Amino acid sequence: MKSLSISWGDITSLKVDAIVNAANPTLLGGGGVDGAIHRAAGPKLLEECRSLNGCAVGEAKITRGYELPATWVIHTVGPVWVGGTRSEESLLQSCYRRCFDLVVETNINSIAFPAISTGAYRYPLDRAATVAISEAQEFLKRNGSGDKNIVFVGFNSTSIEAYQTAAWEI
Ligand code: AR6
Repeated sequence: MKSLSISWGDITSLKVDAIVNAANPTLLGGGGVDGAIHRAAGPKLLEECRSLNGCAVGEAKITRGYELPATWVIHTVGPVWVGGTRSEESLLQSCYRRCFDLVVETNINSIAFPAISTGAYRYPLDRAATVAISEAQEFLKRNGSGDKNIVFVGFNSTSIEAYQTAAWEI
């Protein structure tokens, strides 16, 4: 079965095959969802991240989830929003596409995404939600009959509404 859903709450509590981390290029942790994931996964996550030599904006790398209920963490680095003048939209699209490439390579069936770039990196939530939902729909179309469940996690009512509006409008 394929599904795309919107869920409210803390991504670190989800028992899915993979959760996505909105990381920074060092992959060595930070605030926001990145901090929450590292706290919940424990120190072995940081140890594995140190071996990855960072990650470019728009790219993604995978690690184990350690003490998380999720088996895997896919770390991606979203763009910092600079008014839409620095290819932010194509970089954010690339984040989702690279995550979906890893989903295929690693045989992941269920994946949960936070709203990448919409916190510290200030990407407008409505635009980011449109990118997220349309990339997921494209992936589900391309992926044929495979079993894939994609969850978008909103951390507050504004992000839930942004996903709902985007899903309605696409
Ligand atoms: N579960 C789900 N969503 C969350 C959680 C959580 N536990 N915590 C925050 N969010 P941000 P960015 C939402 O700032 O904008 C870090 O320091 C939050 O409400 O975490 O990509 C990194 O190291 C927002 O909608 O990520 C980088 O330096 C969304 O997650 C930088 O922040 C993303 O907010 C990355 O900034």
